[in-house]
Amino acid sequence: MPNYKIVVTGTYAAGKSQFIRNASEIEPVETEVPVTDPGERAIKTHTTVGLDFGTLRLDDRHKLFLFGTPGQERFDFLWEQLAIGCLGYVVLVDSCRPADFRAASNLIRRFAYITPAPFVVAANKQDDPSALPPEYIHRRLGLPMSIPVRPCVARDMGAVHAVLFELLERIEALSVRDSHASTNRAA
Ligand SMILES: Nc1nc2c(ncn2[C@@H]2O[C@H](COP(=O)(O)OP(=O)(O)OP(=O)(O)O)[C@@H](O)[C@H]2O)c(=O)[nH]1
Ligand SMILES: [Mg+2]
Repeated sequence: MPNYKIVVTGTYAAGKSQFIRNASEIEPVETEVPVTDPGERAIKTHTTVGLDFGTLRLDDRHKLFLFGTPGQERFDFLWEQLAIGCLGYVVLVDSCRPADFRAASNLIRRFAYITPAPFVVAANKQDDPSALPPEYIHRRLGLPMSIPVRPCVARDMGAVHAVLFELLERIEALSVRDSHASTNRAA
């Protein structure tokens, strides 16, 4: 399969657009408009209302197609559309905003209903002095040990690529496991 569709999701202002900007080899497609809600505007001035899109070539035959979701909850109906056919997804959590951890936890639960695809959770903004450690965020999100929380700095291309490669390894590992299971069933 030459192209892999990967979704980058997460709560409002977690760094999804920044992540795709740094991962992508092409100029990303963005759909940012000025924020109107005063509370959200205190965090930043522009928000994604449609999607982010970028690509990353892995080798001569394989390319990642990266789709970022909008963060505001009023656009959550788009999550299902963007997740169609995805091979895996990244959930970004803002490590500096513990008030958003409950929303992040709800988002993780909702995404698990939307798609059975594997995912990784990334604790973003680890370069910020107020960032909480990934282990603490893991506990606060109530995640099982099988779903680790990786440190991430979406402003750093190397860190972004590391998160994506971890997701690809997870996709690969689960597809090998599933193919073994179906071989065993057939035997
Ligand atoms: N310190 C730090 N700031 C970051 C990082 N990633 C993103 N930001 C900042 O966090 C803010 C939100 O980033 P965006 O990429 O717009 O977040 P988003 O998740 O796309 O936001 P919505 O689409 O509105 O939900 C911006 O001010 C970014 O500059 C990071 O790794 N470190
Ligand atoms: Mg965005």
